Amino acid sequence: MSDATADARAEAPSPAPATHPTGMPRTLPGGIGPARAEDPTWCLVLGDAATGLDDAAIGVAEALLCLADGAIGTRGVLEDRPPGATPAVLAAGLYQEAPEVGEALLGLPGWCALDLPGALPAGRRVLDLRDGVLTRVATGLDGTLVSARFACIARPGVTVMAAELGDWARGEPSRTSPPVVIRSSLGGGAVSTMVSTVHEGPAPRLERIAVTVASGRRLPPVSRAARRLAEARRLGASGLLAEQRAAWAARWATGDVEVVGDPALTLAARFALFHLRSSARPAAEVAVGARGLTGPAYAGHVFWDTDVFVLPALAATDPPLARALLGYRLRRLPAARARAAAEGRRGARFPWESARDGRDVTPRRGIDQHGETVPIRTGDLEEHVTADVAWAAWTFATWTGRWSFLEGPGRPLVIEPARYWASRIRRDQQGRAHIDGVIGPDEYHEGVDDNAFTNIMARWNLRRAADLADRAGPASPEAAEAQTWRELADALVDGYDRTTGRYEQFAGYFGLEPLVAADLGRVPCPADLILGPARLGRSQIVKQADVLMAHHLVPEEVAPRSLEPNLDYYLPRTVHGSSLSPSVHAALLARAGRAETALELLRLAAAIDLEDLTETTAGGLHLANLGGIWQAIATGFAGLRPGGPGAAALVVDPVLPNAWEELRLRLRWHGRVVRLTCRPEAVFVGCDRPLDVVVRGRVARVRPPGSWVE
Ligand code: IFM
Repeated sequence: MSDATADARAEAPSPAPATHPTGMPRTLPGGIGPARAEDPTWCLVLGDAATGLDDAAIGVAEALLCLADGAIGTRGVLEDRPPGATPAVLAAGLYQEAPEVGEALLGLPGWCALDLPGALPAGRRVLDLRDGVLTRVATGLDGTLVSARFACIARPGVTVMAAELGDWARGEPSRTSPPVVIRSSLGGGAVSTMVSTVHEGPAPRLERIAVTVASGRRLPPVSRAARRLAEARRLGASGLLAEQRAAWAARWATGDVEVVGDPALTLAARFALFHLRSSARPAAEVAVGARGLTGPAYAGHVFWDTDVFVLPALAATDPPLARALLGYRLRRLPAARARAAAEGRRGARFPWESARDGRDVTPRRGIDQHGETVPIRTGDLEEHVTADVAWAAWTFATWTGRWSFLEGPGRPLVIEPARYWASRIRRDQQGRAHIDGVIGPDEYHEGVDDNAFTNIMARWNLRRAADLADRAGPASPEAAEAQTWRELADALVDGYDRTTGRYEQFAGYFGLEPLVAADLGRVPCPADLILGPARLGRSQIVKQADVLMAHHLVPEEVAPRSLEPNLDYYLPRTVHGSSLSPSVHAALLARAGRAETALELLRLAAAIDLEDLTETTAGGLHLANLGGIWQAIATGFAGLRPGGPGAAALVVDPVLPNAWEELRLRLRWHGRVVRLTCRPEAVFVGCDRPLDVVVRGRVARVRPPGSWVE
């Protein structure tokens, strides 16, 4: 029996009561399958049967309850389309021309609307992360609506809804909607079709199966949508539900987090993994925007968020999804090469914001809080993304053990950025190497020289490219360049002061106005709005992890024992003005052994979307933060990283806060399925094939089904 099947059985529902305490019947609406008992570590619950939501809360709920399959995402819209709703169906990689932002994800026809006599309260909605089924019980207008819907991850593009409609069924005829064709002005497009079947009788119910096929390259044929619909109809809603439950059970069997003693954090971590894996699918490429398919913010543009924050969680739980993210970058290498060439450089320069074809689509202007037009310079200056893409390719190989990827198709993702840096770096008269005029992750300081993070990442990139050239032997095309890459890497300044153990964030940073975050108020806070960009740029206030980001991504590239002095210095200066910040600090605080402070930052990260902490969740979930939550737990608290000879062993080095009884993780490592139970005194390592581990410094070979390593 496969692990997946075993898990599906283990999670089979126990006998359900006649009616659920929450009003949900013991079967899902329309009897399409058994309802599962609600579990607070798996179920996100919003509202109660009779409550309404204000406009802001409607948008937040739409993002939180988005159902996606990596191809198509449907926000958690209410079936009765109340005012204030922003219904949206989005397709990965399908962009259209858009004013101001150049290209934006194209909105597609919705499939959830019901013809009800008016707007109901939002009611009680439950997203069950075990199987991705979203249920709603809403009472009003002299009746109760009970609905369930899901996006079929085993058949991307197919979505299902079942609803019990009572007397309202009279307004809802059975119908097959003719295919709707939507074309993008950039080429490509989508075809949507659906069939709704109303079953009359004492308990009238509706069953709907919808299909959306989409492509950013060429308009899919209508026949494809029709064929997919016919295939799905053959299984019917019940069959599709059974398939869905097995597919999600298989995912959870190889990627899960449980914090025993903290059900809210367990739910937050599972919520993160659920939406991360809903954002991609196994395919030649998937464009994962900063908000995935959960909302329109940032126009669906792809940032470093995808390479550095989203990819690690996928590489460690569902490698084909991570590979699809790299496929997106690989297919846009020609555009990255063209940009480097246009700037008189060699190699490839990846864009800060990317959409359909890999050209830079960062908006050039924005509007500030006074209504003034201000320039946006990240597209020109935030160059570290080029090294971040190389880091993503390397991380995929180290977590999956697939060095063949780096020696084969993924090779240019490391080599071409290194060539770019080699042609970008300036040597001074003393031979020191510099990178002038950039923006680091801390976007509050623009046009700075020798940003430590950028330089350290470029150095790391040059060294890894040289390693790859060495592995290929002296006859490799890069062998002659490798020596230059190493020399340049050694010559790059990084602002490290060995007397204090601190890195200067960029040349001149230590001389800026010594403000700290506490001077501005409680974090997170928008320091740009409080101080204004000019004063902010002259101050030491930091938006998000910058120097510390290097400690997080490439600890082997920073000075030994430099984590603590830099945490002590930069954390008080950081306002977490970006959602990418708290989780990275949580991870690093855990690595520094400060488990309780790390937990505070992790809770902050968990609240960003679940509590709409920055009032931006309605535009979509912050996917980088969701990836950061996984990293904080896996690489921070559990201390996972590659190690041992050839980086082939899994290092486990847990640091647990007092409130946690156990930290349990399921993940994939080098083709194995690994189950970890981390306790203060020992770690259980479960595996399906022999596995080398280094637990708290102790080297061990673990054989299936696993053993405790003390
Ligand atoms: O990529 C991030 C950046 O680091 C901070 N501003 C938002 C971007 C998209 O999430």
